Amino acid sequence: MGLQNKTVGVGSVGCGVFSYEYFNFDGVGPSHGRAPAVATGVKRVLPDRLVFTYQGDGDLAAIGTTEMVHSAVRGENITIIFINNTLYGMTGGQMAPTTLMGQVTTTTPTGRGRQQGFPFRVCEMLATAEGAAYIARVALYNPVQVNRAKKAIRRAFETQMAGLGFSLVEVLSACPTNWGLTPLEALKFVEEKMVPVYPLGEFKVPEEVKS
Ligand SMILES: Cc1ncc(C[n+]2csc(CCOP(=O)(O)OP(=O)(O)O)c2C)c(N)n1
Repeated sequence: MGLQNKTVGVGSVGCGVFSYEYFNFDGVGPSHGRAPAVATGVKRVLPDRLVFTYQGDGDLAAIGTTEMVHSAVRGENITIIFINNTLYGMTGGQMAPTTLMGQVTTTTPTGRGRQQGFPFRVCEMLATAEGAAYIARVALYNPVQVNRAKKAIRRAFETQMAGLGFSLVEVLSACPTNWGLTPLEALKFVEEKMVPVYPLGEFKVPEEVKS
């Protein structure tokens, strides 16, 4: 999109914490869960930049729920890339709000049960916010899905650069290490266990980026 020199990535606390080491553009490191608030500040001061956050489900859907919800409600012109791998990866695999029912984690050793509540569907909730312009859920379990994910992220960025408001792409992602699976088994887990709970698709698309 020719935006590399105009991009500011806002990292998160979690496995994405070193994201600024992997991308060749500017980056900011906020405290846990606060990426949408930091991105809001950056974008309001530098409105011509492409500003996005990269957040895990612990960061975005637990400690950072308030920042995520209210940046969407306010219709901040930022993009959130939300990595849903069903648990807290960096700290050793604890339950997250997105953990599946029955899923074993280090803090749900007999599987997530009724006492730990239910999986949190972020896209469905945010799609009800007037300020949210583009909301999509994608999954990384085969090349076709990877291409769909790229397209969704491009549409989210187009939404932002057209000044249409808040955008979020939820990316269902494997965490073989903490799931105790091989990488191939982990891709199957994404397809067979996660997708039925977190249906894929575009929940909200502005007319301007539909073509
Ligand atoms: C205020 C604060 N509380 C707790 C922690 C510990 N901590 C570090 S990463 C993390 C969760 C990471 O999980 P997630 O956001 O799902 O990202 P992942 O590592 O799975 O990509 C937590 C709780 C912290 N660094 N700061």
